[in-house]
Amino acid sequence: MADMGQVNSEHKCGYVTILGRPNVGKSTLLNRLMDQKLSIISRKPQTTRVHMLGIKNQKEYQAIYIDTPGIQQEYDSPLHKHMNAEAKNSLEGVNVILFMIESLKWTKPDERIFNLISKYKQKKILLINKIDRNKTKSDLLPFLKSLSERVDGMDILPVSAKNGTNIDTLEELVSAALPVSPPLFEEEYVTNRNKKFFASEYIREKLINRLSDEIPYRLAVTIDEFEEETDIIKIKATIWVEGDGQKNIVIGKNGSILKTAGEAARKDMEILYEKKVYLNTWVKVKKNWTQIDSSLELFGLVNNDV
Ligand SMILES: Nc1nc2c(ncn2[C@@H]2O[C@H](COP(=O)(O)OP(=O)(O)O)[C@@H](O)[C@H]2O)c(=O)[nH]1
Ligand SMILES: [Mg+2]
Repeated sequence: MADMGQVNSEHKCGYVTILGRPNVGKSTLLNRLMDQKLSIISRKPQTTRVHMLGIKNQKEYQAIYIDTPGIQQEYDSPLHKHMNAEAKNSLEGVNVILFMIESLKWTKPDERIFNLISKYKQKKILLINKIDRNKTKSDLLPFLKSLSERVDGMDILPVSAKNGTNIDTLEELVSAALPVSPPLFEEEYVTNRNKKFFASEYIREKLINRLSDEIPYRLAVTIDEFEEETDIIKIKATIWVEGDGQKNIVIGKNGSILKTAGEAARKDMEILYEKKVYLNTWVKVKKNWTQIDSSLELFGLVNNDV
């Protein structure tokens, strides 16, 4: 519990969920808001699998942002059902809903998420992301007009999560909407995830970025050993795939993919942990794991808050 004695009576605190279809830029926004890399990002949809908290402590408020997996309906495996549930569950009990779309696009999946959140009474802000891609400012005006008719009553804010445009305005809107409350997390907490979690996510990110489209969905990473010493952390990780073909692809010619991905992940870990990292990776096959409910638990995809 936070020390109530130090909290002023006007202090605000609450949960803010970031929802949207895959690939609109939710994880990029979380990292931007937190000024650090918490969520992994890729050009491929469905990179984020479990929700991630980013706890932002300001003088007057504490905002607890929730990055969610994108809500999608194309796939129907236990893994995808779980990812949708992670996103939908985040709606219960939050104070602010950030609904993110991409500039100049309003797609069927956007419409479905809009219909879902319409049932909730909390403060909602529609974020139009990636405005850095617009050629001119006037491109946005007709789009803004049609949206304001469609999403009656929501604040609408064009942003660029990547460049930081209008993020300060977003934070003002968020803090204004938070209820008066003491902080729910002590100040040193920045996230709900532990060091081990980041090790596995960084490895997954570096592999996703080096592999063609289908395989990333078939990958899971477990951390089998995490030994922290004074100036080094020794990590043993297993990369799980669904078949031998995938195993060969992940390893790459002469081990090239596994080697460069491991190197890149290790460098990111050293920045995060501020220590040297020794990383050892193995690739193993677990047939059709995305289709098997019990694998989700094995791979830390359920009940994984720390
Ligand atoms: N141009 C541009 N690209 C962005 C912006 N925000 C995110 N992206 C890119 O969009 C892709 C998906 O981003 P990510 O944050 O993983 O999306 P998520 O699936 O919604 O979490 C990545 O390639 C990002 O670099 C933005 O404001 N502008
Ligand atoms: Mg994401």
